[in-house]
Amino acid sequence: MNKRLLKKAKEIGEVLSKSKFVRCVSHNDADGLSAASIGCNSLIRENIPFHLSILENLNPDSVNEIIEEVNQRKNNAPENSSKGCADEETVVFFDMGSGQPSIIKKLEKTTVIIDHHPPLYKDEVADYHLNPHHFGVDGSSEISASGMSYIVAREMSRDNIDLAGQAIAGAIGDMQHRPFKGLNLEILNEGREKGYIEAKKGLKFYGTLKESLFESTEPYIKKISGNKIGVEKILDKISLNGESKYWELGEEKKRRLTNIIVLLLVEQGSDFNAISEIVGDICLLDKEVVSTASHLASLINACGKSKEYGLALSILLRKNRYLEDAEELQKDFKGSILKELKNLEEKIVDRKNIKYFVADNSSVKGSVAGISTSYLWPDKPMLGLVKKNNHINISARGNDSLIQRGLDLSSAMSESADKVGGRGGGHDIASGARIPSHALYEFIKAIDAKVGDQLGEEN
Ligand SMILES: [Mn+2]
Repeated sequence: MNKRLLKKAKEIGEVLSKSKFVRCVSHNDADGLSAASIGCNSLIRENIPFHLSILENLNPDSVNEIIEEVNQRKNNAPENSSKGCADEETVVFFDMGSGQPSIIKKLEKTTVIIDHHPPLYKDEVADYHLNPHHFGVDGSSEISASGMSYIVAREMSRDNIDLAGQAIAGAIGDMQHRPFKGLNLEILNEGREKGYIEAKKGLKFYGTLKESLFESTEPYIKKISGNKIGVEKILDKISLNGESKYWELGEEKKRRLTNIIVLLLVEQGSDFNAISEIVGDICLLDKEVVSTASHLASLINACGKSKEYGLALSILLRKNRYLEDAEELQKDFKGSILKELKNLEEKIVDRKNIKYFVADNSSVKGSVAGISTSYLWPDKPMLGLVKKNNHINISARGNDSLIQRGLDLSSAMSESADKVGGRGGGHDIASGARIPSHALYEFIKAIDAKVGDQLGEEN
C-alpha cells in the first residue's frame, strides 16, 4: 500500500485510540454506513465511547445541530484542553467533509476527515484529513470511504482485518467493483489471505433461482425482473428448478442460466460493458451475517434508503437477530425499484444528451436511473428527479461506455446546479444535485449542454 497514505492512516488511528470520546458523522449510503461501521467496530474493540449520526448529505442545515453540540462540549471542557489535542473528544467525518471546508472550519474540536470524494483542500481545514486523491490514488474507482476507514482500522489493530468484507461491501455500494482494482483489490486480497473473504466468479444471485430472477435489478431483465410468469417460462425453457440456489448449481447449469440472461440483455439493448459485468467477482464473506459482499451492500443500501440507520449498523455489528427485518426492508425496496421501472418508459423526457424522469419514490430514483442507463437505454445518462418543498432533488447516473467517452457527472451536475443557485457533486458515474424548483428548465438546459460538451461531437 501507498506508504504516505499508510502513515497518515496510522496517525489518525493513534488520534482515535487516544480519544476519550469520538463523535462520528457519516453518509447514509452503503459506503458511508460501512465506513462508519468499520470505524465504530474498531472503537468498540478499544472500549472508546462514541456517538454516530448519519446524514443524507453534509449541508449547513443538517450539520449545524451537531456542530453546536460539539462546540458546546468544548466550551464546558476544562481550560487546558485545546483544539488539536488528541486526549479529549475527536470528531470524525466519514465519506464526507473533503468538499465542505466551510462546515468543517466551524468545529472547535480535533477533527478527522476520512473521505474519498475530490477534496477542495488539503490539511489546512481539518486537523487530520485522509483522502486518496492527496496520495495520487483515484477515489472514484480505486477506493471508497469504507476502504479508507478500513485502512485506518487496520493501523489501529491488525485484529480489524476481519472487517475487510465491509470495506468491500462499501466499495460495491459506490460501484467500484467493476472490477476491483488498486487499493480495493489490495484490501480484497488481504481479506482472502486471512481467510475472511473468498472470491469466486459468478452471477450475483444469493436466494433461490426463482427469487433471484424475480428480484433481479442488476441486471434488470425486462422479461423476467418483477414478472412471475416470465421467471417460470425462462426456468422451464432451460430446465432449471426454481427452488435450487445458484451456488448449488453445477457448472453446466450455471452456464445455461448465464447464457439466457446475456441473450435477453442483448435483445433489450443493454450496455455491452454492463452485460459483460453480470458475471463478476463474488466475494463470499466468512464473518458477516450474510454470505456475500453484494448481498451485504444491498441490505445496507436498502436500510440507508429507508432511513433505518440503526438497523444498518446492527447488521454491520453482526447482530444476526436483525437480519430478518433488514431482508424485509430490502424486499420492499426492490419492489419499489421494480414498480418504478415498470412505468418508466412513459415518463422519460428525452433531451439531446440526457434523459430524465420524475420519480414517484425519492429513495429509489438513483437506483432506477442507474439501472436504466446500464440495462435499458445506455446511449445517454439518466437523471431521476423528485420535487421536495421548494427544491428538486436529482440523481444522475451514467455507464462505463459513457465514462469512456468523457462523461463526468460530478462536474456536470455541480456546474449546472451552481449556475441556477443549487449545489451538486459526487462521482463521474453517479452524482446528485439539489436545485430550486423554479430553476428546473434552466438546469436541464445547462446539464444537457455540459454533457454534450463532455461526450464530444459524435452525439
Ligand atoms: Mn462513498
